[in-house]
Amino acid sequence: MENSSAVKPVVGIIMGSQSDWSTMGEAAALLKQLEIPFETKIVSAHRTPKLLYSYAEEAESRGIQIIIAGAGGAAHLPGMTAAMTHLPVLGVPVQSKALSGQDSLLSIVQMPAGIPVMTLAIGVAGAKNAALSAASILSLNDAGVCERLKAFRAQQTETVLNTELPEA
Ligand code: RP5
Repeated sequence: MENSSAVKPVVGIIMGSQSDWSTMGEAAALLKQLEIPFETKIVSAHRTPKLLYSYAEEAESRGIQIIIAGAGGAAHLPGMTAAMTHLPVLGVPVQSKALSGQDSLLSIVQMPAGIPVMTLAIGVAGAKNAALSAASILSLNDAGVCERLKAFRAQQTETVLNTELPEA
């Protein structure tokens, strides 16, 4: 299990395959930027189901507060994780080759009432927004994260306001 720092991780980023890392790494990069301790791990609902069970069941007792789960295709990882923990689960539909992530999105978003997965956009935008959503949730009880999140957003606004378009 990859751990971002010596500090105990509060966010767990899990993904169905190594091939998801190019997307899910964007969530990790943003958490790092916001100084939120996280861990990363490949956990496959289909290829390592027993690991999925133990990860979901033990996450809370290890200090994890939020789980970001990314998967593509028949993307059962976020939903099955949510089925086994009451922790907030943020689902990222990874853009699949065959169906461009429409399959991932529908697999993740259509949860039955009672077991929610907060589902983000397909691909990198979803991964980045999952990290920012995790920061928003943590900022309710963490003044430091709150300040860094507000600073990130202010900087983003500043960048857009200062962006000039090229001559037509
Ligand atoms: C899913 O199947 C993974 O989340 C990944 O997006 C997709 C394809 O996995 P690989 O065949 O690239 O390992 O479980």
